[in-house]
Amino acid sequence: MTVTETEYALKLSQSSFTPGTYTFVSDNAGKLTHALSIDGPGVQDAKTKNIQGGQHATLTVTLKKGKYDLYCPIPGHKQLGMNQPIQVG
Ligand SMILES: [Cu+2]
Repeated sequence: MTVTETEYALKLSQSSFTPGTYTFVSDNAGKLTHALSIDGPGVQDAKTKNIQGGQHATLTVTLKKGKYDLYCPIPGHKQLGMNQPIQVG
């Protein structure tokens, strides 16, 4: 499961999810520093370290049925479009 990050968007390698444990590989294909944060049922403020342009980081979370929000936690980036809700189950 890959999340490609650029200024200012997130692109997911898959769009449908069933409950289970996932490792998100957050690939910063942009020039600025980004990170990946996930919030939803049973997952609060899970996030990667800050990722420099051209680098990647991983984040392993267990997703239950419900709605989760994937976003970049760098101030202002979520509002600029680095935000992608997903539905699990
Ligand atoms: Cu960002």
